Amino acid sequence: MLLKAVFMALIPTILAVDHPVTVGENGGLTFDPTQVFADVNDTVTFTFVTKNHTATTTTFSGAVCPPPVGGVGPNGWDSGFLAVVGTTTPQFVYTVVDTAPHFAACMQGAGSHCRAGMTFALNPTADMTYAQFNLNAMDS
Ligand SMILES: *[C@@H]1O[C@H](CO)[C@@H](O)[C@H](O)[C@H]1NC(C)=O
Ligand SMILES: *[C@@H]1O[C@H](CO)[C@@H](O)[C@H](O)[C@H]1NC(C)=O
Ligand SMILES: [Cu+2]
Repeated sequence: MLLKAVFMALIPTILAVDHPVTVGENGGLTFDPTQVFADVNDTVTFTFVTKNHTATTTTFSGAVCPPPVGGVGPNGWDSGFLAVVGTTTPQFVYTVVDTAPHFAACMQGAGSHCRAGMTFALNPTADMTYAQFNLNAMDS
């Protein structure tokens, strides 16, 4: 029983996983991968590898682009503008606090990157898919 209690206490720490996302690979207006499925306490690490972008939560539909400063919540996020200067590749780490779907995009260019499909989904669902969100962004 004691061993089981110790083991159960360790499980959350053991299972927390980091999900890496590359932003702006090869100079493109992209998040790679475009979607991540994560558990509470996992992290999503956005690494910005070219230009000057943000990872910011927004609405699934409607006025998707540009995402607002601070991001759309609850439990949203906003990396702020992160520019690659010289060889630095800035990172933004988001710790997952719920399993609800979250939709994010880049706010650069007054929404032009977002409308070009620079979009990302955390825990999308069958009703709220990444593909539909990306269409909504391009139409907004
Ligand atoms: C998340 O971490 C908190 C604080 O360490 C812990 O209390 C909670 O049980 C964890 N939740 C999950 C689902 O792992
Ligand atoms: C990044 O873009 C923002 C918004 O266009 C701008 O305010 C900021 O100066 C840029 N940063 C760099 C280092 O170019
Ligand atoms: Cu961008």
